[in-house]
Amino acid sequence: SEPNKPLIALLGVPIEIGASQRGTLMGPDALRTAGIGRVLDQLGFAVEDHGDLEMTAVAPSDGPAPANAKFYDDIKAWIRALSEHAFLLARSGAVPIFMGGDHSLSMGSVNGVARYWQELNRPLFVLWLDAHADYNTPDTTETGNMHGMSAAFLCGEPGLDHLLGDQPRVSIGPDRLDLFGIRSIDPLEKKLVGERPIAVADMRAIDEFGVGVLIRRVIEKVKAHNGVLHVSFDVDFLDPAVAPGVGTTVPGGATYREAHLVMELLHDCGLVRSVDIVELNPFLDERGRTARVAVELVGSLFGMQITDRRTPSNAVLPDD
Ligand code: Z70
Ligand code: MN
Ligand code: MN
Ligand code: MN
Repeated sequence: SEPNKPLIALLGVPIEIGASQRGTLMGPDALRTAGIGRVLDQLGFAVEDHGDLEMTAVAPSDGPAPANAKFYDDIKAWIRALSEHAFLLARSGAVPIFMGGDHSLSMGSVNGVARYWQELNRPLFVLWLDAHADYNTPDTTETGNMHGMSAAFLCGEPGLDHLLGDQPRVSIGPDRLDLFGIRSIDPLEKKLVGERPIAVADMRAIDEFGVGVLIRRVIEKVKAHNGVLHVSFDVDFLDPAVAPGVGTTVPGGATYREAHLVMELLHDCGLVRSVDIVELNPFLDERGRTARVAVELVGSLFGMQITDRRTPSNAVLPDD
């Protein structure tokens, strides 16, 4: 790889036990088959594929697993390994893309990159593109599925307190989380989100104001704090008509065009330093459609444009 090209590090995280449906373990390979590396290479990045994180040993038991957290001991082993790996990838100067895998992996990916940015005194903000809030704790969950708990864990909510073991735990703080695209939330989860200073752009807000206005608001906040941004992209953010290859399809999601605009605006802001792509379930996909859309969106996030003329950043069309 040429030294002057910006570096992107791909890491597969084939975890599926955080979700109720099996199959997300095939996500990393489907993204590779859909050409994620090739697209980024063509955009001028040096792309390093670090392969898939391998989970050989279960972490030693360090006390009783919390109730209502399915496969806690196995997920704990994944998260500890991933947090360390994510920290090292961020420190290498690469932009890491974590290819899931179910959304429980973000407990490790985000914690690891947050550790790195904390050392540099740059606050890390997290944009959670998702149909779901993923803000359950073992006390509020109705399913016990840990992919529904990752955002809450990252904001320091109690109940999974020993998950990281000896790894430093970095709370990103609920005021640095943006839930974007949500349209499915459990009753106790809704109450908890309501009690926290979390910014929420639900589908109603998106319908009323449009993704352009709402994403710019996120970007302005990050800029105002001299922060950097992690994008945690759950493919069920997209409408199931666009992205059928997910375990839980929730109608009324982001359209193809809305999702591309989100990614284009995020590219233009220049603040995205790490990305998760999660919940792609190739077993449920239709002829690779969802994997292909996910890769196209990654293209937009990293600079693919229709023309090289930038839309004015204030979105006001110039006078003619
Ligand atoms: C529900 C739970 C969920 C998918 C996240 C759903 C969580 N709130 N489902 N992503 N596909 O089980 O906690
Ligand atoms: Mn593989
Ligand atoms: Mn999710
Ligand atoms: Mn989801």
